[in-house]
This record gives sequence, structure tokens and C-alpha cells, in this order.
Amino acid sequence: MASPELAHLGWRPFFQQQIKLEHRDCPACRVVAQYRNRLELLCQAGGVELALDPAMPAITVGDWLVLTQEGRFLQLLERQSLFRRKAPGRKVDEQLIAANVDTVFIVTSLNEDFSLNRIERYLSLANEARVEPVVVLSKSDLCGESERFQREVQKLDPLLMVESINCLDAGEVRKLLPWCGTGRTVVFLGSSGVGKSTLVNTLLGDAVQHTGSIRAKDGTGRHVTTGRSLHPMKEGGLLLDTPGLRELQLTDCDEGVNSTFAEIAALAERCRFADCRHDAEPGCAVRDAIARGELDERRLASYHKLIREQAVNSATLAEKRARDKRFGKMIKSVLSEKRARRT
Ligand SMILES: Nc1nc2c(ncn2[C@@H]2O[C@H](COP(=O)(O)OP(=O)(O)O)[C@@H](O)[C@H]2O)c(=O)[nH]1
Ligand SMILES: [Mg+2]
Ligand SMILES: [Zn+2]
Repeated sequence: MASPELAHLGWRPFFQQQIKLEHRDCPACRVVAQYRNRLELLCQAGGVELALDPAMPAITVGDWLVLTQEGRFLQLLERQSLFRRKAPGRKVDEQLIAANVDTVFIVTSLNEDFSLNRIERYLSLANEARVEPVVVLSKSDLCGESERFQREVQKLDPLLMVESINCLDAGEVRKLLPWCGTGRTVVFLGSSGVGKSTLVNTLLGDAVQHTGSIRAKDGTGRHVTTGRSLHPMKEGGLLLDTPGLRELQLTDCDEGVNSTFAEIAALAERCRFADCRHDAEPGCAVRDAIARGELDERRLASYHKLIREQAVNSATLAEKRARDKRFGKMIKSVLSEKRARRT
């Protein structure tokens, strides 16, 4: 990966089209790591560092940038997808987590961990980010009824991709390769212990050694393992692994939840009251569908729970910010009072 082909880093026409004619010869770089005051980028010429500057837009791992020939920031390219922690109100309060991810593997194991509700939560995150989800049911070797579980998940959405896998069997992990080809960027989401690391290790394979060649040197010229977030996979794709993803919660995720439960949103359009809560209101098309056996009670409950959860999380985030602000103001006024008393 010393001088990777741009296509291997995920470059495609969508990005190319955004470059102005006069910048055609300027290097395009992908953000592979982010630190407090600098970014680590990869371009055709190899690794590049870019000092963060408050004048630059918010940038995150996975983003594509165009630099000047001298290596200064020129342009942040529009993203195909974006995981973020949104907060209500001002845009500056957003925390960007990962950009330009193609596929999210939602891993859940075929034992006590299995939960349709949890899968729906992850699907909401994926849909909000506009990333294609693939549900991976792990530990199929420990479950005698993996096909039944697979059918249950498939019922959530007939077009959803669902694979059941024994992660310990490299042959079975091959089921994920169609999404891991050259230039494809993937992430893994799922509870602890479901088999994510096991899958990742198999997919990285020898490519792990490869990352050594894109290691940065520290001030003394020694090679250091940086906290890089993009890792090349054996099959040519890129694994994006960043701490923020692991802690991703539903905040302000209305669209993501509603597209995950598209059939409920469609039914709700036919409820008599526009603000129907599908509880006991007359003329409720959602309750009617449940009565006819066309919609699961569980699914409606899960929908309500997720809508509530994202609203509560957004509110707490807003409250916390307001509290921090009040605290800051209080400290300031105490200090200035002190100063006033001294003079
Ligand atoms: N039997 C079986 N064990 C698995 C499978 N996937 C993972 N494990 C085991 O489950 C444990 C947790 O796996 P790990 O990959 O660390 O999970 P993570 O926390 O999601 O990264 C390890 O002991 C794995 O060997 C599987 O498909 N079948
Ligand atoms: Mg792990
Ligand atoms: Zn209703």
C-alpha cells in the first residue's frame, strides 16, 4: 500500500465528478486517521499529514479531500454516506464518526444475544447513515435452528441481506467477500462477544502485515503503530474501525427508524388522525393491520421504543450541553466577581 491505486482506497466516479477542472491534477486523499490537531491521509503518492485548521470544514475518517500541489487543504468532497452523532439544533454540535462507508455488517450471534429488536436498532443506524446493511448471524455452529432464525430476520424486510456464519470457519467467512472487494469500505456493528474480531481477523488475514508498510514514523524516525482507522482487507476492501462507531447510539435518528419500519410509516399515513399514536385511537390503520395479522405486535412495540429512545437521547444531549454552558457561565461570573472584589 505504499502507493495505492486510488480505486483501492475507494475512489470512484461520484468523487471524481466533484473535482473542478482546474484542480484535476491536484492529489485526492482519503482520511485514514484523525488526531486532535492533524489528519493522516493516504493518496496515490503514499501517506500525507495535514494539520487541522479551524477554517476547514468538519472532516472525519473515510472522507475524501483534495489538496493543492503544495499539500494544503483545497476541498472536502461530498460524502456518499455518513455516520454521525447528531444533536438537535446547531450543526456545530454534530460529531462526525465515519464517512463513505459502503456496507455495515450487523453481527448478532445465534444464542442469547439474538434479538430482532437489537437488529432493528442497528438497521436504524445504518439507514440513517445511508449505508447498506448486511445482517450476519454468527455462531451458527452452536445453533440447531439457524435457518429458522434467518427466516425470522428476513421477515423484517424481504430485500434485507442475511447470512448465518460460523466465524471460526474461514470457508464460511467467505460468504462476506462479495461486500469486501477492491475499494469497498465496510464496518462491523454488534454487541461484545458476538464474533466481530474473529471475522475481522479472518478478513484482514495477511493484509495485516500490509498495514506495516503504511505505518508512520514518529519524531525519532521509529515506526509507530498509529491509531489508524482504515485497514486494508485481503480481498481488496477496507475495514473501517473507529472507537466512535462502537459507542454509536440513536440520537436524532427519526429518518433512520422510519425507513427501517417503512411498512408502519406507510400504514400510519392511513390512520384517521395525523398524530395517531397507534394506541387505542379510532380509525388506526396500524392497529387494524395487527388485528388482521399483517403486522406483529412486537414490531410496533420495537418501533415505538426506538422512536422514544432516539428522542430521549437527543434531549439528554441537548440538556447536557445546556448544563455545560450554564456551568461555564457560572465559573466565569464567580471569577469576575472575585476580580472585582480584589480591585
Ligand atoms: N463456536 C463459535 N464461536 C465463536 C464464533 N464467533 C466467535 N466465537 C467465539 O466467541 C468469542 C468472542 O468472539 P470475538 O470475535 O472476540 O467477539 P467480539 O467481541 O464481537 O469481537 C471468542 O471466544 C470466539 O472464538 C462462532 O461463529 N462460533
Ligand atoms: Mg472484538
Ligand atoms: Zn394509528
